[in-house]
Amino acid sequence: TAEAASVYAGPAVRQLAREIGITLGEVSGSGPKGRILREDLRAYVKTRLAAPPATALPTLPDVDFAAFGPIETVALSNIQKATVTNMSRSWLNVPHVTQFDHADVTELEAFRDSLKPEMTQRGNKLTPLPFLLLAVARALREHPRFNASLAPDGVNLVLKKYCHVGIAVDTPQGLVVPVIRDVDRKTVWELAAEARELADKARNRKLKLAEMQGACFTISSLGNIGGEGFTPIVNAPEVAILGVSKLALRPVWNGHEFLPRKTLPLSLSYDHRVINGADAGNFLTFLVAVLGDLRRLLL
Ligand code: CAO
Repeated sequence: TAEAASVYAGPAVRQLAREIGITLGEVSGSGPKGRILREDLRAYVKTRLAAPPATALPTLPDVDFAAFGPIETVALSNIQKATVTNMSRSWLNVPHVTQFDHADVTELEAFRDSLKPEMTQRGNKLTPLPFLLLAVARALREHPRFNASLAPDGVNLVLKKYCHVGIAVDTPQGLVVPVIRDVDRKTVWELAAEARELADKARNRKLKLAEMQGACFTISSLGNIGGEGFTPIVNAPEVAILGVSKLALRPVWNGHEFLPRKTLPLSLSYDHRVINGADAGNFLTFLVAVLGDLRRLLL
């Protein structure tokens, strides 16, 4: 170009600049009369590589906490290190929105209560979780966009014809998400047993890699711990996650009076690139309806 022609550099340097894709006009020469040398190209490339791109996120400042009081530094476990990467990756790549609702689980709880003798007989405890798994499987079938992942090309959606659901399990080593396969083809008893088996394996560090792969959707239950609601982070490349908070007796208006009902707070976080607010509203409303009346699972 005319600009390159006005630059003072020898043919070998020009050739190298062309090969690498450097605009010579941007390089300052350190040779006699400002002649650009090979070293100048090298220095230019080094500076450009070291400089963060204009769009890079500002990094957190390095703080010397010891300057403010006593501290102790402990190493993160491998699981905690993986969590640092996974959470940052999801949070930075997925535009999150969270939708909240309460399911009236008074009937479900009465049903669960009525099954207590059978639980003892079978040696298999039913918490609300296996019912949630089944309800989620049905909601995924009714709303296939939730059982999908954005293809890496960004212009296709991969719809999954299987239904594997991850459950977040808190362990002393950190958060792990074992996956229950084919949730839609299992009974509540089977789901309860499998959830417990996987959670035990997770706590005893016995989970195999394959048992943590392939989830279509995740349930994160903080129910037995407490809280009114939280905004779970989507476990990308899944497109949605259900947060479950503490079941409690709450006053519900029936049009005439407040009735004490057992309600379960639910929060659905979703990837807004794939799912619209209306889709999420429909998904959560469906889930609330199923949990409110389990007969809907028959429909
Ligand atoms: N509200 C009130 N009580 C609840 C509840 C809810 N939403 N969900 C469960 N419970 C009750 C159960 O019925 C059970 O009661 P009983 O002991 O009286 O029968 C008790 O809480 C303990 O349940 P559990 O934790 O043993 O079983 P679970 O099926 O509910 O959960 C699992 C299994 C693996 C999710 C759980 O053990 C766990 O690890 N919880 C922590 C989850 C977590 O850290 N999530 C990560 C969030 S960050 O993404």
